[in-house]
Amino acid sequence: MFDNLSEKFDSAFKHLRGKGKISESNIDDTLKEVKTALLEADVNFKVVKNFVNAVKETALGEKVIAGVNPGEQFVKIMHDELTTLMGDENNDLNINRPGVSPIIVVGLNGQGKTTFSGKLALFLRNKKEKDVLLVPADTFRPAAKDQLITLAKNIGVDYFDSDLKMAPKDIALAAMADAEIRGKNIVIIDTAGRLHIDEQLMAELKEVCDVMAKFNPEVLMVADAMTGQEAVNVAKTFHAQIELTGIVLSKMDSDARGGAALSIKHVTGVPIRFVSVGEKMKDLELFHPDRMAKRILDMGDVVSLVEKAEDVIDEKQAENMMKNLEKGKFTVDDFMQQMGMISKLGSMSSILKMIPGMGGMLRQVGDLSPAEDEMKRMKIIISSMTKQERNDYKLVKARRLERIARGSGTTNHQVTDFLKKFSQMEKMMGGMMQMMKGGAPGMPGLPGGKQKKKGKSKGPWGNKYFK
Ligand SMILES: Nc1nc2c(ncn2[C@@H]2O[C@H](COP(=O)(O)OP(=O)(O)OP(=O)(O)O)[C@@H](O)[C@H]2O)c(=O)[nH]1
Ligand SMILES: [Mg+2]
Repeated sequence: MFDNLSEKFDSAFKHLRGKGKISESNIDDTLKEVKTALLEADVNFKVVKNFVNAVKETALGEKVIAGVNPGEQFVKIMHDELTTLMGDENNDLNINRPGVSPIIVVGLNGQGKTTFSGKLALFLRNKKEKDVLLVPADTFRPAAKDQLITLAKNIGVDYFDSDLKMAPKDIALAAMADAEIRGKNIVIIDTAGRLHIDEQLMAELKEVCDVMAKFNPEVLMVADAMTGQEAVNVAKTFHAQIELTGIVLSKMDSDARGGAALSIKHVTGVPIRFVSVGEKMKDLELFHPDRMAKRILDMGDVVSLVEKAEDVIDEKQAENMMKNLEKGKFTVDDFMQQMGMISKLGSMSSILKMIPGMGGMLRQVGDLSPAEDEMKRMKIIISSMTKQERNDYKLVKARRLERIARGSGTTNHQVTDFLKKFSQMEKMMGGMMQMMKGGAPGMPGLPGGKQKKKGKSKGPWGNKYFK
C-alpha cells in the first residue's frame, strides 16, 4: 500500500535537510519531486496540480517555528494537505436508526463486491453488534448467489434465499420485508457487475436504488484500487447515474501506487468509506484519511495498530500470562501464545510499517523474510517439545535436544540457539516484572533499569535485522 509513493516522498524531503527555513528557492526541488511522485502514482493530474499549489502556498506562508526544522514542518504540511485531499474525517455509515437499514453494494465485474459484502457483514456484526442479513441480488451471474451464501455460512451470518428469476429490485424489496420479520438491523444487497459500464446494468441498479430510496440506503461502490484512474472514471459515471454515498477501494493490498485512493474523493466528491486489504474475511479497514496520510508519510499508524491488537488479543490468555509473570514464570508456551497473537496482526512488515519511523528503516533493511523464517522455525521447534519441556526448557539437554532437532527437521545448533534466545527473553521478562513492581535491577538498556554497557543491549531477536 503506497510503497512507491512513500519512498519517493522520503527522497523529495531530503532536499530540505540542513536548510535553515523553507524558502521559495529551496522548496522548488522538493515540490517538483512530490509532483512527479504523485503523477507516477497515477494520481489525477488536476488533483496533483491543486495539491502541489496548496502545499506550496501553505509552506511559504508558514512561520518558522523554533526547534522545528523545515523538513519536519514540510512533512506536517504534507500530512494536513493529504488528509484534506482524501476527505477529512471518516463519517459513519447511516445505519444507526430504528428499523432495517439497507446497504446496496454496486460496481463493475470482479471488483470485489461479493467479497466486500461478506467482509462488511462480519465487520458490522463484530464491531457494531448489528444483526445482518446478506442478500444475493446478482441475477446476471447465477453462481454469485452460491458464492455469497458460502461466505455467509462461513462467517455465521444469515442470508436471504433470493429467487433469481425475480428482478433485482423485487429481490431487494422482498429481502427488506423478510429482514423486518426476522428483526434484522441491516440488509446488505450484493448486486451484479458487468465488464464495462452498460445501459442494462445502470438501468437495473437505478431501479434497485429507486425502490429502496424510501429506506434511505447507503449505496457503496466497490472499485479495484489497482485500476487507478479507471476506478475514478467509473465512480464518476456511477455517481452521475445512481447517487453513491460511499466508495470502497478493494485490493489495496496489491496496489503499490495509490492513485485511486488519492484522487477519487477530490474528483467525485464521494468519500472513501472502507479499504479492502486482502482476500480473507477479516481484511477490511475503515478508511481514515488522517491515518492513511500518516502511513504514506512513514509516520506510522499507532491508532490502527492498537485497534487491530484489541481485536486479536485474547483477554483470557493475556490475563493468564500476566498471572504467570507475576509469579516470576515465563514459559515456552507463553512465548508461543505471544507469537500467535503477533502473527494474527499481520506480516512483520505490515506491523512494523504502522510504527512511526519504521517505514524508512524497513526500506533500508529490505527483506524481512529471514526474521519471519526464524519465527516459523521457532514455532516448529516448540511444537516438537513435550509439555514438560515447554514448562521447563532447562530440561532440554543431550538426548532431548537431539530428539527435538530430529522432530522439527532442524539442527542441534538451531535448537540450542532458540533455547539461548528464550533464556534471554525469560530474563528480560523477569526484569520487567520487577521493574513494574518498582524494584531494581530492571531491564538492561531501559531507563530506570540497571544499565549494562552502552549499546550492548539486544532484544530477544538480536539486533541483526535492525542495524
Ligand atoms: N487481494 C485481494 N483480492 C480481493 C480483494 N477483494 C476481492 N478480491 C478477489 O477478487 C476476486 C473477485 O471478487 P468478487 O468479490 O467475486 O468480485 P465481484 O465484484 O463480486 O465480481 P462479480 O460478481 O463477478 O461482478 C476474487 O478472487 C476475490 O478473492 C482484496 O481486497 N484483496
Ligand atoms: Mg459478485
